[in-house]
Amino acid sequence: AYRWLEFTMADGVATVRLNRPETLNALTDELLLELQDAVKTVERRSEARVLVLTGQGRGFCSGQDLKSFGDNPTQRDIGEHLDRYYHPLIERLSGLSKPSIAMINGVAAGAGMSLALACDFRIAAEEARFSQAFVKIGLVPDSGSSYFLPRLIGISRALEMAMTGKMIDAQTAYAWGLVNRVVPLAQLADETYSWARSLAAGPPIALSLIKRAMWRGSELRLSDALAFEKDSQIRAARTEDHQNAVKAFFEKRTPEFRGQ
Ligand code: T3D
Repeated sequence: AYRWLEFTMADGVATVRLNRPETLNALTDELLLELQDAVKTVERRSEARVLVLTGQGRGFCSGQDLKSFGDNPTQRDIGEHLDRYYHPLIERLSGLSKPSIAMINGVAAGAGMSLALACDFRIAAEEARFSQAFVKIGLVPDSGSSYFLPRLIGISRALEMAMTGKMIDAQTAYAWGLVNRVVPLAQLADETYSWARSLAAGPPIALSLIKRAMWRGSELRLSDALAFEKDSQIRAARTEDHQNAVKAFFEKRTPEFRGQ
């Protein structure tokens, strides 16, 4: 059982809900370790086919808990802190072999925004806001923001957000390609879970291969990307899920994907 987050599972969808609403879910060391553990659990448990990451209360996540900086922040070993608390989390989340959705219920700032960026999809409530808040306290984007943000919205807008720290609203985030959908808060959970359940009904092995190939593809030369695609396709084609789905197509029924 976790203290600073809620972990629930239903219909193949694991939900991780940050639960420090009074600070808009600011990240403490304890919470970050619990998050690492929760993502590891989602990776390990075969009945978890999709991850939904969200926040309790009016915020998604306000980033590093600034109270834990103490009286003399310059004395902290921030490199060690990033290595131990943030980097394993971001690598596990981004490297998760299953689809992940950030269900962004409210403000996402600093490393809280980085968490949303490390997911595969982002669905935002109309009330959601986004800030690369680091610069406002004289820091630089961390926890993967410098990697994910320019890839999602282009270098110019990424620099604008990173250098100004300005808050952008959900509609702007949608126009910039930062989020996949914007919905009224009242519909956020319904929209997210209907999407999550349809991903959970998809072919798990193919989904995992797709995720890796898309990220690899953006870093490879065409000939290498074609070779990587081929290897993935060979693995996908060998699955029972593939054989059964082709059969289901001709029998005009919906295939049931089992991850085999
Ligand atoms: O350590 C390392 O390894 C380095 C890692 C750094 C990564 C980072 O994430 S650096 C960036 C840290 N985050 C921030 O700088 C954002 C700080 N928060 C804000 O700027 C604002 O709270 C928001 C823009 C996110 C939201 O504003 P608003 O007006 O909606 O809410 P609020 O009134 O500011 O916040 C509500 C409460 O949450 C408030 O407490 P109170 O007054 O009700 O007792 C506020 O202090 C608290 N809170 C918000 N963010 C944090 C926080 N408490 C601790 N840490 C926070 N990050």
